[in-house]
Amino acid sequence: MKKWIGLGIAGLVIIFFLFANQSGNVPLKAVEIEEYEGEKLGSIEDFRENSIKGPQYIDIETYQLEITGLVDTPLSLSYEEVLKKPIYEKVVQLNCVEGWSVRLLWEGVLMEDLIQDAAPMEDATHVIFYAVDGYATSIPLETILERKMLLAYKMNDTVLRPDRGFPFQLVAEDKLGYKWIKWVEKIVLSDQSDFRGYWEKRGYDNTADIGTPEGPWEDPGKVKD
Ligand SMILES: Nc1nc2c(c(=O)[nH]1)N[C@H]1C(S)=C(S)[C@@H](COP(=O)(O)O)O[C@H]1N2
Ligand SMILES: [Mo]
Repeated sequence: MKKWIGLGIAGLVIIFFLFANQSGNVPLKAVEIEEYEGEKLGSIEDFRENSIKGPQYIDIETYQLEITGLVDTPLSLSYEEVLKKPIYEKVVQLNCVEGWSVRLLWEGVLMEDLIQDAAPMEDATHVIFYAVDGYATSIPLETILERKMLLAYKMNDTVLRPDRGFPFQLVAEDKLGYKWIKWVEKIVLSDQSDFRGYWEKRGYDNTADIGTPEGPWEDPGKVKD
């Protein structure tokens, strides 16, 4: 009798894990890659978590990414809807003003694809990003397009953790870390060239360029359509 109960419980546990594996939006894989095309990468652990309000825990079932402002077709997309767009990857380095940096493989969708879907109006010149912790930043639309910036959901082949910006972080290539907004929930097309985000309002340069502001930038590689 006891044996049957034991077997029954084991069976239920197995069934539970089978379902848990299938139903998740969030893959379970959590081992980061260390190398990409022969290049040694930095680690997810190299960040110094110093966000304005600490890690944010987003309920992905209710999460919506809004794309609004000076657009003809405002959008509100679920996590899965965002990830239906073509997926790209690229190794990009984040440099924080505090003096540390980390070079990782980022995987996500092109900002351009999201913005085009919303049909921006002609007078839209800037993109303002808002996050769930009250953080905000902005980047000229042209810069986002020319650098083919990604909105990442993975770093080093692992899904972003809550402390790393889950569900999405902007890969603001060649811009200082404070432009790499995490936990993005709203993207507003705007004509406000003088908008200043959280750190920009507190004295940090609104351009935040590092490296080569005139490019050229290597295109991200397509992972899947
Ligand atoms: N939503 C949000 N995004 C944010 C921040 C923040 O406080 N809130 N900090 C920025 C800064 S200053 C840097 S350097 C990068 C990486 O910071 P982290 O190491 O805290 O992840 O995230 C940026 N994105
Ligand atoms: Mo930073």
